[in-house]
Amino acid sequence: MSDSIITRLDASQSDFNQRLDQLLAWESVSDTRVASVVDDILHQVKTRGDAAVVEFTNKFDRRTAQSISDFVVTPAQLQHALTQISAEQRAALEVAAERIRNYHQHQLQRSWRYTEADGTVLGQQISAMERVGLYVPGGKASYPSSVLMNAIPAKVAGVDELTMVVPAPDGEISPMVLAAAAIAGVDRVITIGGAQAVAALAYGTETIAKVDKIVGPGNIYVATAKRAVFGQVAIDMIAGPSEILVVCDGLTDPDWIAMDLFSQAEHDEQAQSILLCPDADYLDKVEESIRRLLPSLARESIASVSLKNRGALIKVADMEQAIVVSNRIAPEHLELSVADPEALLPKVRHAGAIFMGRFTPEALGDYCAGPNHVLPTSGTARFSSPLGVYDFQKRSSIIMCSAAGASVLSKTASVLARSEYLEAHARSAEYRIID
Ligand code: HSO
Ligand code: ZN
Repeated sequence: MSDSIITRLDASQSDFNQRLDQLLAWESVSDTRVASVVDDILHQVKTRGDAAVVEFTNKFDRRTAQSISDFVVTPAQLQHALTQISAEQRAALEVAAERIRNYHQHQLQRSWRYTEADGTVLGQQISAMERVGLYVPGGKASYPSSVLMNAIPAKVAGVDELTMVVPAPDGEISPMVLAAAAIAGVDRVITIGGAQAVAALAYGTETIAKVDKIVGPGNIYVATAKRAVFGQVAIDMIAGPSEILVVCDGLTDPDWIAMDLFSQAEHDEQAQSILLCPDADYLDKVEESIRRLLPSLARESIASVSLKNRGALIKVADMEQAIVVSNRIAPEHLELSVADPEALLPKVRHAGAIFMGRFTPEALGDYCAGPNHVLPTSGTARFSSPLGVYDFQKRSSIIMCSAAGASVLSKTASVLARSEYLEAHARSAEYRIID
């Protein structure tokens, strides 16, 4: 195994299911030391507000702020970031933002109502959350594309105030991240991060308004803080490492498939890239492409660890079996690199995003196709969906009884209320009965 660049499996092997399970196993680390550090930070920020945020940020990010206002990015600074990036970068951000906005506009849920024969009206009213916090990691994992993917659906939903927090270690911040925030319509940017930023958003401080929901990825301190404040505020899913599953008929250029596998492997050492194909010779060709192309990657060391520990090239009997295995994995990204992806699509039950055909590499979805790149990972596509506009909207039920309608419903309600021994409920309904 030591010289193998990627695991090879065959779905006809008797121990295939166990080997697949081993490959998929991934524990989200919960560390008691981290939890106690985070608890202390949350408590300090909750009780001492801005002062604690300033102290923690000065300490962890080596800043020298006197007050929280030193961390606030002014609208002028945000606009200035647009001039610090190249015209090409700015145009790319704008094209991506426009496409993401268009796609998400299709997700807007609308209020609806219907009227019953006796005049009673029932319905559902949709409203947006008022305030949302967006966490953006600092350093290498600070992706401008993720700023667009998180911020745009919130603004399309109609969120009034979107506050972005992003740490600026040593005062350094990526102009691309700030430019993306400006283009996405983020309302306020504060250069704070870590558990202290999550706490400030969740509890509110003298200068930072408490939000209703916190979204966006972060390191283990941020994830632990988000879990801890859940209930106080809503949170999005806690993302695991990136994954890609490619189903190929053996007719796509093997170099393309190798690079598609790398596109997730280069994210981090825990990322997972798997290829399923019925043709063993084709798997050999992809393995050869991997060997040849891997050294050409700037992030070769990350991608090679990811491929070696968590990657696999799997021989399946046929496309039918490929989809069975794919549904078992419930991948974050599924590429159907085949001639007729439409024929397979109805059989796909569990996948965060489905990339159809040889000309749809996952990378296009990461940046600019339009759909969201915040997707369920680690098999959670079995029960969850991509981030979307609906994550920033909520529903209120509408009930408006006519006098005749109330009279009829009250008889049913009173019977049920009396069987629950709730006298006031019964009498409240009975007052509305017209004899
Ligand atoms: N593939 C990542 C998103 C991303 N890719 C951002 C590049 N930049 C989500 O799994
Ligand atoms: Zn990616």
